[in-house]
Amino acid sequence: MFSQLKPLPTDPILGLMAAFKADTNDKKIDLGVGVYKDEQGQTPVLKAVKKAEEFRLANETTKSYIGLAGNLEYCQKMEQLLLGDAHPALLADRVRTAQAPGGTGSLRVAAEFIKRCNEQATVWVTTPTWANHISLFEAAGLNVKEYPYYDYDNKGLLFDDMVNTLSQVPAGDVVLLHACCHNPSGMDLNFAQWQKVAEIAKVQGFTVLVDIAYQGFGTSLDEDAAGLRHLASQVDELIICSSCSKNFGLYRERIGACSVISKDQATADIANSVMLSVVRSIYSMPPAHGADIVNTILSSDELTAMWHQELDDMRSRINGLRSLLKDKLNDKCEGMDFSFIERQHGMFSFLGINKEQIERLQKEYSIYIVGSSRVNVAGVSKDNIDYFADAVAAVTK
Ligand code: PLP
Ligand code: TYF
Repeated sequence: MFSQLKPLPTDPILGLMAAFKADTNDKKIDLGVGVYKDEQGQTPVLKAVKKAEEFRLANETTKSYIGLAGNLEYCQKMEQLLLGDAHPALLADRVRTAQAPGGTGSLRVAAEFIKRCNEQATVWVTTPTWANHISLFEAAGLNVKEYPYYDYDNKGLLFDDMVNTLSQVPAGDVVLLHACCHNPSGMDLNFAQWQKVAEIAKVQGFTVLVDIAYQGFGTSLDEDAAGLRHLASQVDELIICSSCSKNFGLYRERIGACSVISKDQATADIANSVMLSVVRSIYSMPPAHGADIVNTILSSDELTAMWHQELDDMRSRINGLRSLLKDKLNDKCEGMDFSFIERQHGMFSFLGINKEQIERLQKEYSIYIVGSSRVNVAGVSKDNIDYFADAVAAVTK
């Protein structure tokens, strides 16, 4: 039966990773995949993570099965990280969390959970969104529709259009929001806009799913979750898909969580039983390593302080590069305005250049960016920024 299969294209972002690896030009720059890089172009293991791993090696007592929801202490720590220690939803015992294999695993759990709630549900995503969102929800058998979000012309938000569309989304559908550091545009809602979305959600009765994959990469751990926390204080139901890939640098350990907030404790218990049944049907139980690291860090004041410092360093580097990139590009690219780069958050922005220019960057300069013109700002360094800005100036002349 395999001979009937037709080949499928690989993920374009992951494809770029392979093309970059194979490139022998020593000036090559990878601004493709969304992985944080330091000034040396490396993605090192965080010191707090190394310490936690040492602790785990010395203290782990069993490899026996972990249970459907994974590490329960980790789940509780994640709820507090996402919502803050004293969030009303936590105090009312309305939140249930399952550890999941990465943010992607948490999204798949959420997709299957949504399907159990309403097989006919449509999931509404931003135009544009992380490409995996659409394929993941469709693969789970859900309808996907888009709502206006990024304003390509003005490099901002199409907030009025977004409000108009969301005001027609019915109860039974799900609206996916990026908590912060929107992938791929870097353009986030401000707090007043989160308040407006919360109002619409209450009036319309749709369920919101917040995808939070970059907490701490935008402004701070708390501010990046402020919109999510507000929303969670306003609505009866919410799904949160979180990832520790970026903020703990744990990418390949595959660690994230799916949290479901329900209208009361009894409904939360039922929702939890359904979520855990979903987990059992896909992968039975999550892997232990990543959760153990995060839990060890968040259980220790010393390791938490170390992690906060490392996260602050990553964020400062990204934000410093945003300013520098804006200055260099504005300086070298006559008649173009890149000031939007400084207004956006997280690792990504659209340069706003066309396909042919993107291809020339790759072919002539070995500079790899995603076909939508999304750049990973963290791939720039003080050593390569002039080469990069000169190349952009050359292809846009
Ligand atoms: N959600 C968004 C918006 C992302 O950008 C990513 C990217 O990695 C994910 C989810 C998935 O993260 P993970 O690598 O933890 O699966
Ligand atoms: O958008 C990105 O670059 C990151 C990493 O299938 C990523 O979110 C990209 C594609 C993919 C998995 C992760």
